[in-house]
Amino acid sequence: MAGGFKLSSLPAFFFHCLIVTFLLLLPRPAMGEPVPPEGMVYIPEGYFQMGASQGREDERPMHFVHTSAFFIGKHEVSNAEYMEFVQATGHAKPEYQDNPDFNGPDQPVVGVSWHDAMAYAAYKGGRLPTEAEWEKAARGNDGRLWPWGEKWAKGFFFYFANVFGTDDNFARTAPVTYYESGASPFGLLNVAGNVWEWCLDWYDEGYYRTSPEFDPQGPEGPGQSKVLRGGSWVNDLDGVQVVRRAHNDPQVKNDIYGFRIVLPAP
Ligand SMILES: [Ca+2]
Ligand SMILES: [Ca+2]
Repeated sequence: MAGGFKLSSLPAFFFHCLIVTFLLLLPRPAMGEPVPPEGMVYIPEGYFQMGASQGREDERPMHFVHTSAFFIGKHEVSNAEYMEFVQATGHAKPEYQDNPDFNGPDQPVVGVSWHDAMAYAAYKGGRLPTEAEWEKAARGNDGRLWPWGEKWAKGFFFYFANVFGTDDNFARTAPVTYYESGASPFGLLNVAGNVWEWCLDWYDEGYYRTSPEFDPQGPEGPGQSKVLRGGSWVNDLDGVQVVRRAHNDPQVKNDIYGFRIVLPAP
């Protein structure tokens, strides 16, 4: 029987197939996806739906935008994180650091201008997110208007975003790690509500009608005001939609503006 098939090797053969199949089915980390630094989330390159077809004038039209990959903070920058930067660099203390309503170590830093936010980001080796990066990280690619999905998907009570009033457990700012249930598809917390977040771009009401398809950076500056996104603890639930665009002078500091940062991904 030279070269013939040995019946006795059949069980071994099937066993081998079983092992190979099992190994192929094991969950594996996505090929080549970089591990984010602590407290950050990896956002892969690709398209998403930006803006809203039936939103406010400056949110229209809904359009497809492609961003490169980046890392973005899972949370808004906290007082503890910002004060570390102040102590290390001698940068001016943010306002409200003596106000017990806002100075908890886990509460988001407020009382920071756009320039302060950029200085902190540079200290960390990054920058503020562009509007496009912020919105992609906040809503994913299915066009949703709230990070968790439909407006009332989580029920009547607001335990998924910090908006106006105390039904959500907080009269002013909530800890940056609160509201896990309101996380965005990429896992970001408090993109809707808590504090408005400074973005890199100058504001232009009609920008979406002419913005580029790839990595839009906002209109050429210098302009009058910088973009803020996501709404805050003084807005209602409609005011914290991920498509809402606010803007203000980059020097302004108040108790409803904070930020999160972006780091370059390899
Ligand atoms: Ca509240
Ligand atoms: Ca926010």
